[in-house]
Amino acid sequence: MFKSVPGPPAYPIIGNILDIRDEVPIHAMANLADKYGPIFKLILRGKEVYFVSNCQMVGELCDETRFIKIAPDALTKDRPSGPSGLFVARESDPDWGQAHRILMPAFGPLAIGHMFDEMHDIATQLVLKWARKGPENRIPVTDDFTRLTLDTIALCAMDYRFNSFYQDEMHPFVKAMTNSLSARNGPSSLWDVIKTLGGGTSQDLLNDRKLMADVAAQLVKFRREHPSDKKDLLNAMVKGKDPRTGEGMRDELISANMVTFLVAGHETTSGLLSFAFMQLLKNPAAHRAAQSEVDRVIGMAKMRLEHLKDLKYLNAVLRETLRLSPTVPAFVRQVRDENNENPPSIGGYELPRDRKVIALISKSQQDPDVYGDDAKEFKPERMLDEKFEKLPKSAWKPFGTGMRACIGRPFAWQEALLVTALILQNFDLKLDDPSYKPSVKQTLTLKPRGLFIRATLRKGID
Ligand code: MNH
Repeated sequence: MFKSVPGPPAYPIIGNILDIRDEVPIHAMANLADKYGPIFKLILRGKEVYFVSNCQMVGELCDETRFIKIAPDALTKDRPSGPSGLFVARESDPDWGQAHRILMPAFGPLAIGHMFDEMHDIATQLVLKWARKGPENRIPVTDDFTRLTLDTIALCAMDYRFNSFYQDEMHPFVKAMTNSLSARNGPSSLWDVIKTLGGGTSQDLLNDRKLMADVAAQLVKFRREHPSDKKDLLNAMVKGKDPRTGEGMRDELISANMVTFLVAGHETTSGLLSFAFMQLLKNPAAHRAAQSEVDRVIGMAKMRLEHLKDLKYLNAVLRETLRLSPTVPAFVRQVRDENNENPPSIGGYELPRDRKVIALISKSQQDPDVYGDDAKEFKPERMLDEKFEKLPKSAWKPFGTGMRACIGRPFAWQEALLVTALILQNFDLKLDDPSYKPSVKQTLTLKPRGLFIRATLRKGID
């Protein structure tokens, strides 16, 4: 028979909200998993929410015949009217299917390969900035990577230059996006907790979202009026026809997806790059191995697309980084209506049909049953192709899973490899504060907190 799902005692009205009241709520959830085991439940906003955190149960949750994706509340609550972008749309929404079919080829490895030169252009701006500011400059790693990833997605997706490296004031779109993301931070103060219970939305948040939608709509309009042959995501949407229906996407849906790419496409990759350098600077042997691979494969040459596939160790560094610091640390599922298990269950525990189940991958990706006693250590060697391919499928899920997996993965991967290699090729790096203790900041995604480095231009390779 079924076991009952454990969890901390809940208060009337506020339920368990205080149990996840932490500067980094995902850490509070991991601590609850340590205490209550690989499945536990909390009462949040009056409803039970289930959390699973070992590979076996996350693996079950990835079964698309039994479970369906639910977008996180933080993204779906209080949205202005209008169509949903890929990330938040429900599977049953025809807009999801249409955009998915039209955009999949545009995000394929071949199409992304064509974006190499533009990615390289923006990466060079970062290298020039670090070089000009010199070896005594304290580099705010995450800020600069955010400038880089935002400029890269805007240029590659829709031929627009934010030029973030050339201004201190961020573009109004960027400000609006940053504000609306931080407004969705987990509750941190008691006042925030109370506001969450009230369920109110500020006018500021609605205004910020409107500004983002307007900027995107103007870019779509501009492209309609000034057609080009550029192979970018905007043209894929403006010109593409759904192979199933022969129909094209309407402008409102194109704009909604433009906003989605700008938001989903930059914080996540910026976090990946920041954590990768944090790990390299905390693990000198891995840093040396990565840099000597870059010297061997690229040397002093100008980097080309063909180099990237030979950067095997760097590839493993990025995989290991996302294993220990998945910048999207969780995803949400629910029992599918078509699932006829009676009652539905996971890992021998009964699951109510209408309740959310959260896969805590920041925890399951450190499952000692799969990764051993050194699961918490940074060891890129375990992520080299031969070993990576032998891992259970559910052991590494930083890009989600199945048909709702990240459509931007090849984009993010190419960008992250290129940038990591270009930086290692050009600079010797060190921590600004050698005693820096890794620490995390959670907005919608995870990033290192307070990471500063220094970069000295390499004289040449000996
Ligand atoms: Mn991305 C979905 C992580 C880069 C656009 N992304 C997802 C999901 C995860 C994820 C996890 C699935 C969430 C869920 O199941 O609810 N994404 C990442 C990470 C990086 C990333 C860790 C970088 C590192 N993502 C990108 C980039 C883009 C992008 C770059 C766009 C240019 N992601 C998306 C979109 C979806 C998605 C769009 C939704 C896909 C769908 O459901 O159809």
